[in-house]
Amino acid sequence: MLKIDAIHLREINMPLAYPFETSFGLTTGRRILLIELESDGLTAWGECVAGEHPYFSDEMIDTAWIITETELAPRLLEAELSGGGSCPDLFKPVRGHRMAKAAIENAVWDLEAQLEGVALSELLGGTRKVIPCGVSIGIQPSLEQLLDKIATELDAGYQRIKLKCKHGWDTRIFEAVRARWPEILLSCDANSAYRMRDFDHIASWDQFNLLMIEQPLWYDDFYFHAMLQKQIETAICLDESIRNRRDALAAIDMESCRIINIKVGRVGGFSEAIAVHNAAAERGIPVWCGGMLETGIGRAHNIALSSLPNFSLPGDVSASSRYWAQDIVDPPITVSAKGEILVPTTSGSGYPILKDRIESLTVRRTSLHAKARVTV
Ligand code: OSB
Ligand code: MG
Repeated sequence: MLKIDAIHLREINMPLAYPFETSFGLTTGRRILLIELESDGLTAWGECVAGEHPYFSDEMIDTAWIITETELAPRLLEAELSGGGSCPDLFKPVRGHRMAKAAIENAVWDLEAQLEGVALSELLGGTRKVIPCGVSIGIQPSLEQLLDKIATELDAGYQRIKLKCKHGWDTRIFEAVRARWPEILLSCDANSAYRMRDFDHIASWDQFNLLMIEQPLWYDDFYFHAMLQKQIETAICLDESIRNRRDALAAIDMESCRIINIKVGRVGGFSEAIAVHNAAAERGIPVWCGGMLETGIGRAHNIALSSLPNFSLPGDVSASSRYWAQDIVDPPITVSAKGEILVPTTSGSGYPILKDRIESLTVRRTSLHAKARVTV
């Protein structure tokens, strides 16, 4: 049995090494909610991937903070857990707020791994020793800058290039990239930038031999994605729409997508991420691990998740240095010249925390403690 003695919430502010632009906006720095759990002398961390604004999903750091402080943390402090797998039931009375739930649940899994002295990847059921890596490249100020950036990432060894796209930054860009690199694994991510009137426009991208088109339509849609998938050859990959295993089953059954991006924060934690992974695997649908501009804490958790067998496509899990001048874990996450990350085999997440650096980045904090326990 696992008992949590204290939960510390903190907000850190970290400037991004490079601005990141998607169809829903520009990010230059991040406000990040970190969760620290204390249990019997052990410490485990979780990262909440909610953004500063509710633009990717309906969650944001401030909603995650209040839900964690007022609903999730008190439940956790009163619970007797068998491990991370106990969290979904514990948090079930709270609807939604999956990114807030995931930050805590993932920290509990991390704690459980430390307690058992196994690698987090092993605890999750991972089998891969290395994971294949791709990069997500934001919308750039110019085509020249985009081509330079792609050249740099390919030189670094990354196995797949994903281009953020939107109206005015799509066909022309794909054409130029394909003209220079006809053979690379290339995909695009629209973050819901298109509508039904764009179906013919999207169908014209079939000529670019994209590995997938990620979330072209509404963030909460399956039906119209299924309609679009029937009209194009390129595989659709869903990100935003997939909130849980049932969504994955519905999307697969309706043929709304042929590939699924799993983000552990978006689905509410490792338990549900594993359930989505398994449901997809049983139906022959490959998955890959998405990213949310995480620090090393979230990145380490993504690496552990990516070690599960059906994560067969390169994910968006890349080196710390692509986002941060200095990460909050040491060593930072690095990618080999073959575009792979080695899955740690040491106990827990395998990436020790830089506590002093976290302290210096902290702008807000609060702590909750378990009531004194009486043993009879
Ligand atoms: O849609 O995958 C997305 C970043 C923020 C919000 C949404 C997305 C992204 C990315 C970046 O594509 C992936 C990464 O962390 O490298
Ligand atoms: Mg996406």
